[in-house]
Amino acid sequence: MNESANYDESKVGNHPLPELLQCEDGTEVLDSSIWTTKRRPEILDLFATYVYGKFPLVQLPITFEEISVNQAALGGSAIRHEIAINCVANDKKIRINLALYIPKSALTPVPIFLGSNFNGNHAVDQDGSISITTQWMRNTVDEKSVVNNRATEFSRGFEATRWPLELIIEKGFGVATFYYGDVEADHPDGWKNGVRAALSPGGESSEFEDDDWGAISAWSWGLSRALDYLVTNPAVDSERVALIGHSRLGKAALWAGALDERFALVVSNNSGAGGISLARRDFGESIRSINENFPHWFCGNYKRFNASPETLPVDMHQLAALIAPRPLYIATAQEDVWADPKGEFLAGKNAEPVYALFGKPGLGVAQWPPVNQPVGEFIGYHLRTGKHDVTTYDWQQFLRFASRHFRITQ
Ligand code: GTR
Repeated sequence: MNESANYDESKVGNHPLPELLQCEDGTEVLDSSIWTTKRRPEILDLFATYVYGKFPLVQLPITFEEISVNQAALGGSAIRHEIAINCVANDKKIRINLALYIPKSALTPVPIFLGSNFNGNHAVDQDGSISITTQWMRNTVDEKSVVNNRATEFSRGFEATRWPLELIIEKGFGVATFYYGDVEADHPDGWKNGVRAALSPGGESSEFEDDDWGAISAWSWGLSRALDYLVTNPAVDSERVALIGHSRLGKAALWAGALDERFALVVSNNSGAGGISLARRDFGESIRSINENFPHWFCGNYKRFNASPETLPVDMHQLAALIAPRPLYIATAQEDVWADPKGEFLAGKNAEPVYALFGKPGLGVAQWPPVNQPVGEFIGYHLRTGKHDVTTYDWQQFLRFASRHFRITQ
Protein backbone atom coordinates (compact mmCIF):
# COMPACT_ATOMS: atom_id res chain seq x y z
CA MET A 1 0.00 0.00 0.00
CA ASN A 2 1.24 3.43 -0.87
CA GLU A 3 -0.57 6.43 0.55
CA SER A 4 -0.22 8.50 -2.60
CA ALA A 5 -2.09 5.94 -4.73
CA ASN A 6 -5.81 6.11 -5.36
CA TYR A 7 -8.03 3.73 -3.40
CA ASP A 8 -11.32 5.45 -4.06
CA GLU A 9 -13.55 3.44 -6.41
CA SER A 10 -15.33 6.62 -7.54
CA LYS A 11 -12.05 7.95 -8.93
CA VAL A 12 -10.79 5.00 -10.96
CA GLY A 13 -11.70 6.71 -14.26
CA ASN A 14 -13.71 5.31 -17.08
CA HIS A 15 -11.41 4.71 -20.01
CA PRO A 16 -12.67 2.25 -22.63
CA LEU A 17 -10.63 -0.95 -22.90
CA PRO A 18 -8.78 -1.73 -26.14
CA GLU A 19 -10.78 -3.88 -28.55
CA LEU A 20 -10.52 -7.58 -27.96
CA LEU A 21 -12.39 -8.91 -30.96
CA GLN A 22 -11.40 -6.52 -33.70
CA CYS A 23 -8.18 -6.99 -35.63
CA GLU A 24 -5.90 -4.08 -36.45
CA ASP A 25 -7.19 -4.03 -40.06
CA GLY A 26 -10.78 -3.85 -38.80
CA THR A 27 -11.65 -7.53 -39.31
CA GLU A 28 -14.18 -8.71 -36.71
CA VAL A 29 -13.19 -11.83 -34.81
CA LEU A 30 -16.27 -13.94 -35.36
CA ASP A 31 -14.87 -17.35 -34.55
CA SER A 32 -12.05 -19.10 -32.73
CA SER A 33 -10.10 -19.62 -35.94
CA ILE A 34 -9.79 -15.86 -36.66
CA TRP A 35 -8.84 -15.39 -33.01
CA THR A 36 -6.16 -18.08 -33.13
CA THR A 37 -4.61 -17.23 -36.47
CA LYS A 38 -4.95 -13.45 -36.61
CA ARG A 39 -6.04 -11.57 -33.49
CA ARG A 40 -4.17 -13.61 -30.88
CA PRO A 41 -0.76 -13.16 -32.61
CA GLU A 42 -1.43 -9.41 -32.91
CA ILE A 43 -2.15 -9.07 -29.18
CA LEU A 44 0.81 -11.26 -28.24
CA ASP A 45 3.06 -9.01 -30.30
CA LEU A 46 1.64 -5.87 -28.66
CA PHE A 47 2.39 -7.25 -25.18
CA ALA A 48 5.91 -8.16 -26.26
CA THR A 49 6.48 -4.74 -27.84
CA TYR A 50 4.96 -2.46 -25.21
CA VAL A 51 4.89 -4.35 -21.91
CA TYR A 52 7.26 -7.27 -21.31
CA GLY A 53 9.73 -7.08 -24.21
CA LYS A 54 10.82 -9.63 -26.80
CA PHE A 55 13.10 -12.63 -26.43
CA PRO A 56 16.03 -12.96 -28.82
CA LEU A 57 15.34 -15.68 -31.35
CA VAL A 58 18.16 -17.99 -30.34
CA GLN A 59 17.83 -21.50 -29.05
CA LEU A 60 20.34 -22.61 -26.48
CA PRO A 61 21.49 -26.17 -26.12
CA ILE A 62 20.13 -27.23 -22.74
CA THR A 63 21.16 -30.19 -20.62
CA PHE A 64 19.47 -31.77 -17.64
CA GLU A 65 21.34 -33.31 -14.74
CA GLU A 66 19.90 -35.17 -11.75
CA ILE A 67 21.57 -33.75 -8.63
CA SER A 68 19.89 -35.61 -5.80
CA VAL A 69 16.92 -37.82 -4.98
CA ASN A 70 15.13 -38.30 -1.71
CA GLN A 71 12.95 -41.41 -1.96
CA ALA A 72 11.16 -40.65 1.28
CA ALA A 73 10.40 -36.93 1.13
CA LEU A 74 7.48 -35.28 2.89
CA GLY A 75 7.15 -38.00 5.49
CA GLY A 76 7.40 -40.71 2.85
CA SER A 77 4.54 -39.46 0.65
CA ALA A 78 6.74 -38.19 -2.19
CA ILE A 79 9.94 -38.70 -4.13
CA ARG A 80 11.91 -35.46 -4.30
CA HIS A 81 14.37 -34.82 -7.11
CA GLU A 82 16.74 -31.91 -7.65
CA ILE A 83 17.49 -31.38 -11.32
CA ALA A 84 19.91 -28.87 -12.78
CA ILE A 85 18.78 -27.32 -16.06
CA ASN A 86 21.99 -26.02 -17.61
CA CYS A 87 22.69 -23.78 -20.54
CA VAL A 88 25.75 -21.82 -21.51
CA ALA A 89 26.04 -18.85 -23.86
CA ASN A 90 28.31 -15.79 -24.04
CA ASP A 91 30.48 -17.53 -21.40
CA LYS A 92 27.61 -17.31 -18.96
CA LYS A 93 26.34 -20.44 -17.35
CA ILE A 94 22.67 -20.43 -16.48
CA ARG A 95 21.75 -23.15 -14.05
CA ILE A 96 18.17 -23.52 -12.93
CA ASN A 97 17.86 -25.89 -9.97
CA LEU A 98 14.46 -27.48 -10.14
CA ALA A 99 12.98 -29.25 -7.12
CA LEU A 100 10.45 -31.84 -8.27
CA TYR A 101 8.10 -33.76 -5.97
CA ILE A 102 6.22 -36.78 -7.33
CA PRO A 103 3.56 -38.55 -5.22
CA LYS A 104 5.03 -41.86 -4.12
CA SER A 105 1.72 -43.62 -4.71
CA ALA A 106 1.49 -42.56 -8.38
CA LEU A 107 1.05 -45.45 -10.79
CA THR A 108 0.66 -43.26 -13.88
CA PRO A 109 2.21 -39.92 -14.97
CA VAL A 110 1.02 -37.14 -12.69
CA PRO A 111 -0.23 -33.61 -13.33
CA ILE A 112 2.11 -30.94 -12.02
CA PHE A 113 1.98 -27.48 -10.51
CA LEU A 114 5.04 -25.58 -11.69
CA GLY A 115 6.02 -22.21 -10.26
CA SER A 116 9.10 -20.25 -9.37
CA ASN A 117 9.78 -19.31 -5.76
CA PHE A 118 11.13 -16.16 -4.06
CA ASN A 119 13.63 -17.57 -1.58
CA GLY A 120 15.17 -20.75 -2.98
CA ASN A 121 14.02 -24.38 -3.04
CA HIS A 122 15.39 -24.87 0.46
CA ALA A 123 12.92 -22.25 1.67
CA VAL A 124 9.94 -24.14 0.26
CA ASP A 125 10.61 -27.34 2.24
CA GLN A 126 12.30 -28.05 5.59
CA ASP A 127 14.13 -31.06 4.06
CA GLY A 128 17.73 -30.50 5.15
CA SER A 129 19.13 -32.25 2.08
CA ILE A 130 17.96 -29.69 -0.48
CA SER A 131 20.80 -27.46 -1.68
CA ILE A 132 20.75 -23.90 -0.47
CA THR A 133 20.85 -21.53 -3.39
CA THR A 134 24.10 -19.61 -3.74
CA GLN A 135 22.56 -17.00 -6.04
CA TRP A 136 22.06 -13.36 -5.16
CA MET A 137 18.96 -12.78 -3.06
CA ARG A 138 17.17 -9.66 -1.90
CA ASN A 139 17.95 -8.73 1.71
CA THR A 140 14.26 -8.36 2.46
CA VAL A 141 13.61 -11.56 4.42
CA ASP A 142 15.19 -11.11 7.85
CA GLU A 143 18.73 -10.44 8.98
CA LYS A 144 19.57 -14.08 9.74
CA SER A 145 17.99 -15.75 6.70
CA VAL A 146 19.68 -13.61 4.07
CA VAL A 147 23.09 -12.12 4.83
CA ASN A 148 24.94 -10.00 2.28
CA ASN A 149 22.45 -10.99 -0.38
CA ARG A 150 23.01 -14.73 0.13
CA ALA A 151 20.63 -17.22 1.74
CA THR A 152 21.75 -18.99 4.94
CA GLU A 153 20.82 -22.29 6.62
CA PHE A 154 18.48 -20.23 8.73
CA SER A 155 16.14 -19.70 5.79
CA ARG A 156 15.23 -23.36 5.34
CA GLY A 157 11.46 -23.65 5.20
CA PHE A 158 11.01 -19.89 5.27
CA GLU A 159 8.57 -19.90 2.33
CA ALA A 160 6.91 -23.23 3.20
CA THR A 161 3.51 -21.77 4.09
CA ARG A 162 3.17 -20.68 0.47
CA TRP A 163 3.80 -24.22 -0.76
CA PRO A 164 1.62 -26.75 1.13
CA LEU A 165 3.48 -29.64 -0.47
CA GLU A 166 1.81 -32.44 1.51
CA LEU A 167 -1.65 -31.21 0.56
CA ILE A 168 -0.75 -30.91 -3.14
CA ILE A 169 0.79 -34.39 -3.17
CA GLU A 170 -2.18 -35.86 -1.31
CA LYS A 171 -4.48 -34.52 -4.05
CA GLY A 172 -2.52 -36.45 -6.67
CA PHE A 173 -0.39 -33.63 -8.10
CA GLY A 174 3.35 -33.29 -8.36
CA VAL A 175 5.09 -29.98 -7.68
CA ALA A 176 8.03 -28.40 -9.49
CA THR A 177 9.68 -25.20 -8.34
CA PHE A 178 12.88 -23.20 -8.77
CA TYR A 179 14.36 -19.99 -7.42
CA TYR A 180 13.62 -17.15 -9.83
CA GLY A 181 17.06 -15.66 -9.13
CA ASP A 182 18.60 -18.66 -10.92
CA VAL A 183 17.42 -17.01 -14.13
CA GLU A 184 18.07 -13.38 -13.26
CA ALA A 185 18.75 -11.59 -9.98
CA ASP A 186 15.95 -9.18 -9.11
CA HIS A 187 17.69 -5.81 -9.22
CA PRO A 188 18.41 -3.35 -12.03
CA ASP A 189 21.86 -4.81 -12.81
CA GLY A 190 20.80 -8.41 -12.22
CA TRP A 191 20.54 -9.10 -15.94
CA LYS A 192 24.34 -8.89 -16.29
CA ASN A 193 24.74 -12.31 -14.72
CA GLY A 194 21.52 -13.78 -15.98
CA VAL A 195 19.89 -15.12 -19.08
CA ARG A 196 19.46 -11.72 -20.71
CA ALA A 197 23.25 -11.30 -20.84
CA ALA A 198 23.66 -14.93 -21.90
CA LEU A 199 21.26 -14.66 -24.82
CA SER A 200 21.84 -11.11 -26.03
CA PRO A 201 24.50 -10.81 -28.73
CA GLY A 202 26.36 -8.11 -26.77
CA GLY A 203 26.51 -10.15 -23.55
CA GLU A 204 27.09 -7.99 -20.50
CA SER A 205 27.71 -4.93 -22.65
CA SER A 206 24.35 -5.19 -24.39
CA GLU A 207 22.32 -2.06 -24.90
CA PHE A 208 18.67 -2.96 -24.84
CA GLU A 209 16.19 -1.60 -27.39
CA ASP A 210 12.89 -0.31 -26.05
CA ASP A 211 11.12 -3.51 -27.05
CA ASP A 212 13.79 -5.89 -25.71
CA TRP A 213 12.91 -8.17 -22.84
CA GLY A 214 12.87 -7.13 -19.20
CA ALA A 215 13.30 -9.28 -16.10
CA ILE A 216 9.69 -10.55 -16.12
CA SER A 217 10.27 -11.92 -19.61
CA ALA A 218 13.50 -13.51 -18.39
CA TRP A 219 11.69 -15.24 -15.51
CA SER A 220 9.04 -16.40 -17.99
CA TRP A 221 11.80 -17.83 -20.16
CA GLY A 222 12.94 -19.87 -17.13
CA LEU A 223 9.45 -21.30 -16.62
CA SER A 224 9.44 -22.61 -20.18
CA ARG A 225 12.88 -24.17 -19.71
CA ALA A 226 11.57 -25.95 -16.61
CA LEU A 227 8.74 -27.25 -18.78
CA ASP A 228 11.30 -28.39 -21.38
CA TYR A 229 12.68 -30.63 -18.65
CA LEU A 230 9.30 -31.79 -17.32
CA VAL A 231 8.19 -33.05 -20.75
CA THR A 232 11.20 -35.40 -20.75
CA ASN A 233 10.32 -36.97 -17.39
CA PRO A 234 8.09 -40.05 -17.77
CA ALA A 235 6.67 -39.60 -14.26
CA VAL A 236 5.10 -36.30 -15.41
CA ASP A 237 1.96 -35.90 -17.50
CA SER A 238 3.24 -33.14 -19.76
CA GLU A 239 -0.26 -32.41 -21.05
CA ARG A 240 -1.34 -31.40 -17.56
CA VAL A 241 1.21 -28.91 -16.30
CA ALA A 242 -0.41 -26.02 -14.42
CA LEU A 243 1.63 -22.86 -14.05
CA ILE A 244 1.37 -20.86 -10.86
CA GLY A 245 2.92 -17.59 -9.75
CA HIS A 246 2.48 -15.14 -6.90
CA SER A 247 2.84 -11.39 -7.23
CA ARG A 248 5.79 -10.48 -9.50
CA LEU A 249 6.10 -14.17 -10.23
CA GLY A 250 2.38 -14.18 -11.06
CA LYS A 251 3.13 -11.57 -13.72
CA ALA A 252 5.86 -13.88 -15.06
CA ALA A 253 3.52 -16.90 -14.97
CA LEU A 254 0.87 -15.06 -16.96
CA TRP A 255 3.37 -13.96 -19.59
CA ALA A 256 4.89 -17.44 -19.80
CA GLY A 257 1.42 -18.96 -20.10
CA ALA A 258 0.57 -16.52 -22.89
CA LEU A 259 3.76 -17.29 -24.81
CA ASP A 260 3.96 -21.01 -24.26
CA GLU A 261 0.75 -22.87 -24.98
CA ARG A 262 2.14 -26.13 -23.65
CA PHE A 263 1.06 -24.89 -20.20
CA ALA A 264 -2.38 -26.41 -19.74
CA LEU A 265 -3.68 -24.09 -17.01
CA VAL A 266 -2.49 -20.83 -15.43
CA VAL A 267 -2.93 -19.53 -11.88
CA SER A 268 -2.35 -15.85 -11.17
CA ASN A 269 -2.06 -15.23 -7.43
CA ASN A 270 -2.17 -11.55 -6.41
CA SER A 271 -0.36 -10.63 -9.64
CA GLY A 272 -1.70 -7.07 -9.60
CA ALA A 273 -0.28 -4.25 -11.71
CA GLY A 274 1.62 -5.43 -14.77
CA GLY A 275 -0.07 -8.78 -14.07
CA ILE A 276 -3.81 -9.35 -14.33
CA SER A 277 -5.22 -6.07 -12.96
CA LEU A 278 -6.48 -3.59 -15.53
CA ALA A 279 -3.92 -0.84 -16.12
CA ARG A 280 -6.56 1.71 -17.11
CA ARG A 281 -8.19 1.65 -13.68
CA ASP A 282 -6.47 4.19 -11.48
CA PHE A 283 -6.50 2.09 -8.30
CA GLY A 284 -3.49 0.96 -6.27
CA GLU A 285 -0.17 0.46 -8.04
CA SER A 286 0.23 2.44 -11.27
CA ILE A 287 2.40 1.98 -14.35
CA ARG A 288 4.49 4.93 -13.23
CA SER A 289 5.13 3.61 -9.77
CA ILE A 290 5.95 0.06 -10.89
CA ASN A 291 8.38 1.38 -13.50
CA GLU A 292 10.02 3.73 -11.00
CA ASN A 293 10.36 1.11 -8.24
CA PHE A 294 11.33 -1.76 -10.55
CA PRO A 295 12.91 -0.23 -13.67
CA HIS A 296 14.23 -3.63 -14.79
CA TRP A 297 10.95 -5.57 -14.84
CA PHE A 298 9.32 -4.36 -18.05
CA CYS A 299 10.61 -3.29 -21.45
CA GLY A 300 11.69 0.29 -22.14
CA ASN A 301 8.51 1.05 -24.09
CA TYR A 302 6.33 0.42 -21.02
CA LYS A 303 7.72 3.61 -19.47
CA ARG A 304 6.08 5.62 -22.25
CA PHE A 305 2.76 5.02 -20.52
CA ASN A 306 3.76 6.25 -17.05
CA ALA A 307 1.66 9.39 -17.38
CA SER A 308 -1.02 8.02 -19.69
CA PRO A 309 -2.04 4.40 -19.01
CA GLU A 310 -5.12 4.96 -21.16
CA THR A 311 -2.88 5.11 -24.25
CA LEU A 312 -1.31 1.68 -23.66
CA PRO A 313 -2.20 -0.31 -26.80
CA VAL A 314 -3.30 -3.31 -24.69
CA ASP A 315 -4.88 -3.97 -21.33
CA MET A 316 -4.89 -6.99 -19.08
CA HIS A 317 -8.22 -8.48 -20.20
CA GLN A 318 -6.26 -9.23 -23.37
CA LEU A 319 -3.51 -10.93 -21.35
CA ALA A 320 -6.21 -13.10 -19.76
CA ALA A 321 -7.61 -13.81 -23.23
CA LEU A 322 -4.19 -15.02 -24.42
CA ILE A 323 -4.58 -17.93 -21.99
CA ALA A 324 -7.90 -18.99 -23.61
CA PRO A 325 -9.25 -21.57 -24.12
CA ARG A 326 -7.05 -22.97 -21.35
CA PRO A 327 -8.41 -22.55 -17.82
CA LEU A 328 -7.22 -19.45 -15.94
CA TYR A 329 -7.57 -18.92 -12.20
CA ILE A 330 -7.29 -15.43 -10.72
CA ALA A 331 -6.76 -15.32 -6.95
CA THR A 332 -6.88 -12.02 -5.09
CA ALA A 333 -6.94 -10.88 -1.47
CA GLN A 334 -9.13 -8.32 0.23
CA GLU A 335 -6.32 -6.41 1.93
CA ASP A 336 -4.11 -6.49 -1.17
CA VAL A 337 -5.55 -3.20 -2.42
CA TRP A 338 -2.19 -2.29 -4.00
CA ALA A 339 -2.91 -5.08 -6.54
CA ASP A 340 -6.49 -3.87 -7.21
CA PRO A 341 -8.52 -7.06 -6.66
CA LYS A 342 -11.53 -5.63 -8.49
CA GLY A 343 -9.37 -4.71 -11.48
CA GLU A 344 -8.13 -8.30 -11.48
CA PHE A 345 -11.73 -9.56 -11.56
CA LEU A 346 -12.62 -7.16 -14.38
CA ALA A 347 -9.73 -8.38 -16.54
CA GLY A 348 -11.17 -11.90 -16.29
CA LYS A 349 -14.70 -10.61 -16.93
CA ASN A 350 -13.65 -8.74 -20.06
CA ALA A 351 -11.76 -11.78 -21.39
CA GLU A 352 -14.94 -13.87 -21.45
CA PRO A 353 -15.83 -13.14 -25.12
CA VAL A 354 -12.70 -15.02 -26.22
CA TYR A 355 -13.51 -18.03 -24.05
CA ALA A 356 -17.04 -17.88 -25.54
CA LEU A 357 -15.56 -18.24 -29.06
CA PHE A 358 -14.37 -21.66 -27.89
CA GLY A 359 -17.72 -22.46 -26.27
CA LYS A 360 -16.21 -22.15 -22.78
CA PRO A 361 -18.06 -20.40 -19.96
CA GLY A 362 -15.95 -17.90 -18.01
CA LEU A 363 -16.58 -16.53 -14.52
CA GLY A 364 -20.28 -17.39 -14.45
CA VAL A 365 -21.15 -14.20 -12.53
CA ALA A 366 -21.86 -10.66 -13.65
CA GLN A 367 -20.75 -8.86 -10.49
CA TRP A 368 -17.58 -8.84 -8.42
CA PRO A 369 -18.22 -11.67 -5.90
CA PRO A 370 -18.10 -11.27 -2.11
CA VAL A 371 -15.09 -12.45 -0.10
CA ASN A 372 -14.33 -16.16 0.23
CA GLN A 373 -16.84 -17.14 -2.45
CA PRO A 374 -14.88 -18.65 -5.34
CA VAL A 375 -16.59 -18.49 -8.73
CA GLY A 376 -15.97 -19.53 -12.29
CA GLU A 377 -15.74 -22.31 -14.81
CA PHE A 378 -12.92 -21.72 -17.28
CA ILE A 379 -11.99 -18.44 -15.59
CA GLY A 380 -11.89 -18.99 -11.84
CA TYR A 381 -11.72 -16.15 -9.33
CA HIS A 382 -11.73 -15.60 -5.62
CA LEU A 383 -11.26 -12.70 -3.25
CA ARG A 384 -9.86 -14.14 -0.05
CA THR A 385 -9.86 -12.37 3.30
CA GLY A 386 -6.38 -11.30 4.37
CA LYS A 387 -3.19 -9.98 2.92
CA HIS A 388 -0.91 -10.24 -0.10
CA ASP A 389 0.26 -13.86 0.21
CA VAL A 390 -0.38 -17.44 -0.93
CA THR A 391 -2.29 -19.42 1.68
CA THR A 392 -3.65 -22.92 2.08
CA TYR A 393 -7.10 -21.51 1.31
CA ASP A 394 -5.77 -20.31 -2.05
CA TRP A 395 -4.23 -23.71 -2.78
CA GLN A 396 -7.46 -25.51 -1.89
CA GLN A 397 -9.20 -23.51 -4.63
CA PHE A 398 -6.38 -24.10 -7.15
CA LEU A 399 -6.43 -27.83 -6.46
CA ARG A 400 -10.21 -27.99 -6.83
CA PHE A 401 -10.09 -25.96 -10.08
CA ALA A 402 -7.21 -27.95 -11.57
CA SER A 403 -8.69 -31.30 -10.47
CA ARG A 404 -11.91 -30.45 -12.28
CA HIS A 405 -10.15 -29.39 -15.48
CA PHE A 406 -7.62 -32.21 -15.35
CA ARG A 407 -10.38 -34.72 -14.54
CA ILE A 408 -8.86 -35.94 -11.32
CA THR A 409 -11.20 -37.68 -8.95
CA GLN A 410 -10.25 -37.60 -5.29
C1 GTR B 1 5.49 -5.09 -4.90
C2 GTR B 1 5.13 -4.64 -6.29
C3 GTR B 1 4.01 -5.50 -6.77
C4 GTR B 1 4.27 -6.98 -6.53
C5 GTR B 1 5.01 -7.26 -5.24
C6 GTR B 1 5.66 -8.63 -5.11
O1 GTR B 1 6.38 -4.29 -4.25
O2 GTR B 1 4.78 -3.30 -6.22
O3 GTR B 1 3.76 -5.23 -8.14
O4 GTR B 1 4.92 -7.54 -7.59
O5 GTR B 1 6.02 -6.37 -5.01
O6 GTR B 1 6.17 -9.20 -6.06
O7 GTR B 1 5.69 -9.10 -3.97
